[in-house]
Amino acid sequence: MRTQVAIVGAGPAGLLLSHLLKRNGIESVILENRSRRYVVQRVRAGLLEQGTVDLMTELGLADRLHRKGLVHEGLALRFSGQSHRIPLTELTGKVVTIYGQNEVMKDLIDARLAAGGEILFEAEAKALEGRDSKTPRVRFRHNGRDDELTADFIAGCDGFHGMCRPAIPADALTIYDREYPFAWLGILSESPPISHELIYVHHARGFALFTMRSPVLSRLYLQCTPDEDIANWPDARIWEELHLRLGDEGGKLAEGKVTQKAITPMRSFVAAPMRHGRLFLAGDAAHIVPPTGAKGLNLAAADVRVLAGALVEYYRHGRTDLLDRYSDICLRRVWKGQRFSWWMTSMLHRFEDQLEFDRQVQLAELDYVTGSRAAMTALAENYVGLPFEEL
Ligand code: RFL
Ligand code: PHB
Repeated sequence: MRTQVAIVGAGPAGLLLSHLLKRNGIESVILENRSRRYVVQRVRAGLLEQGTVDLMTELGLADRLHRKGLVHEGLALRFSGQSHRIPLTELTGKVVTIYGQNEVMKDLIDARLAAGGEILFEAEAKALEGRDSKTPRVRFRHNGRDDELTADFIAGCDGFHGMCRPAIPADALTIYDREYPFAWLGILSESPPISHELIYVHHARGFALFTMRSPVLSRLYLQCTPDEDIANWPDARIWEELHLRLGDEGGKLAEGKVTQKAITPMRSFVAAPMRHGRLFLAGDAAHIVPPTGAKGLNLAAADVRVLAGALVEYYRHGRTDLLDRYSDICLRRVWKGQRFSWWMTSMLHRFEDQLEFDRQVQLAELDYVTGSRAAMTALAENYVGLPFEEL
């Protein structure tokens, strides 16, 4: 098989890239090792920055998103038993939208296939060859057969556990890695949201987050230990902990049927540069953030926006300078996303070996952030998404 851009991974990064390329007349083929059903059912992110929504709108992929997405103009930070609203829109003029990543995936896949795009599901990329040549190749296995996809470029959009980043020689990459001593236990509950806006909670027992997916579906997260056995968290214990941390004395939080339960470890990770020869890494394949800042999917979208722009200039005008700057352009935004996610995480979580002094500093920081318009604005402009870099 031959195409112009071989894309490994049908996550948000790979799918958005294929749409951006198609719009500019550039062909691509996506290899995805999971089934279509698995990919559209995976429960993950939920919060889209305005720039990500705008990108999907420009691509004509946002009809359902505009109909079903929940537009938010603020969020709450809760600590010492009190909630404090950050008026995101008043401070920045922008909104954020709650729309499940699985819904984004469904919209991107349906539209890509309807337009005749090629996505090979259950096609596992096994090896990359000729990365430094003009005809790089992906060897993959599909329907029990070994096959090869030859392209001008390879986009490694295969997530944190993919094979593209490890295919780069270790001495060509610098890895920045930080693991946190806690994880998030996340549930989906068939219960109406207790508040129209998200609530991020700093509590002596640990962090909690109240968010949602629809008017009848709540999404809730609790800080837990990274090696936690999910069997130790029967629903009753989860609800008890949620009522406590959310300060839900009046019992507003309805205990709905729990339809999904999973533990996510927390990590900050960057691999630089995001390019090796004709292989370009994008999204979680190159960097991950703890979910406290809701940046992962949004950073993936920002990467492929830059990559598509650079590839379009290459095919239209033979320009290679943007491809050469791809990694630097992306990493500027990535590091700001890292800083913000690390900061939100550090301010809101309970650290096991924390001194009482450290806890008082966290509370002072929360008090400052919710009391100073300047500090609130700094949080808000990062949360709704910093402006995209001009290419
Ligand atoms: P993905 O989504 O992991 O997609 C990679 C795809 O590559 C496939 N793959 C392969 N295919 C072929 N051959 C191989 N050898 C392959 N190896 C892997 C995989 O099957 C997969 O389909 O990466 P991508 O596209 O970079 O997208 C990144 C986002 O998915 C991720 O950053 C977000 O989910 C992170 N995240 C959040 N991001 C936000 O922007 N806002 C949020 O509110 C938010 N909340 C979250 C989150 C992630 C969470 N978890 C579970 C990690 C909340 C949680 C709990
Ligand atoms: C979500 O809705 O799943 C969500 C929202 C905000 C975050 C993380 C997750 O910071």
